[in-house]
Amino acid sequence: MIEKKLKRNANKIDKFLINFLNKQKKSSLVSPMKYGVISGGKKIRSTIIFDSGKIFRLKEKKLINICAAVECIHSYSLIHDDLPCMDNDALRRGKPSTHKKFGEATAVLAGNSLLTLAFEIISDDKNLLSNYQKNEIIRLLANCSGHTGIAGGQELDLKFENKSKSLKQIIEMQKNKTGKLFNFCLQSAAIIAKKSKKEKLFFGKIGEQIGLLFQLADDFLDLKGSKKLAGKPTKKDKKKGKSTLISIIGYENASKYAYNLKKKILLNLKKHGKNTKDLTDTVNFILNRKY
Ligand code: GRG
Repeated sequence: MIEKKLKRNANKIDKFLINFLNKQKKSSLVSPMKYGVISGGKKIRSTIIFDSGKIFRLKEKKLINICAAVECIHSYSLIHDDLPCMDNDALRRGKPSTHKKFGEATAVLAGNSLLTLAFEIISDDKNLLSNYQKNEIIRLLANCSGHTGIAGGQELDLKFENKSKSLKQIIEMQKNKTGKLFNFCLQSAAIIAKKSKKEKLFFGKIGEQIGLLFQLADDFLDLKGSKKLAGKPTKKDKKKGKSTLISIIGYENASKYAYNLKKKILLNLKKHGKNTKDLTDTVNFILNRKY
């Protein structure tokens, strides 16, 4: 059921991105950019934006630019994450990673171009939001992606390799590396729904917790998952000396931590009352996912 929903949403975002890129001037980076962002990946961040939109009864046409922008940032982070100077992975989404297919320099530039494309997509005239909302969303996305978000988290992830770190330090790093983009997904829907500052922060916090849960599930996949289903190498965290919850408290305790985190997220969502079923289903999928 949820798998079908993910596929349906992924197709919508792919169509949007193809259309958007087709309207732009052609360049030789379009092909590696498309390779990195279209026809691959779960596009679960977009589904979470649509699910959050349901809570506020928002129409999908008001959300689609935000979804496409998030997927550009996410794919950019994966392209760069796979580079030899980062996690050095040759396989992504069941295909050679972008630098393996197009070369390192092109992969760096395609990643950078996806980053800037995200902001073009949000500020586009055809995006139905007000300029005020676009500005607030651009500011939030930049904040969640840069040194206070994904990039900052990635820096710590690399620095923490083969170091002894506390539970608190690892959770903080994972909340930035992975959680901040999920924070953006929920908070941007609250911005579009014109919610109060308090509510926007409340939803952002839930997003960050969902992101942490997503990262924990990713760590479980690395330990126990199948390379074929995940479409990327598994069993590499231990070899690389990655600091994860599993590395410091063990698999059993990390599983308990994740289960309790999921309970906390669902309880918080319940507090918000109606229309949270879709997001609840997606959160349940996250912890059990095999890909
Ligand atoms: C500033 C955006 C930006 C990037 C530069 C390289 C880097 C800094 C950050 C990497 C962050 C990273 C790889 C986090 C891991 C998040 C994660 C669990 C990714 C897997 O996401 P899925 O499963 O992937 O949604 P698919 O393939 O389904 O899209």
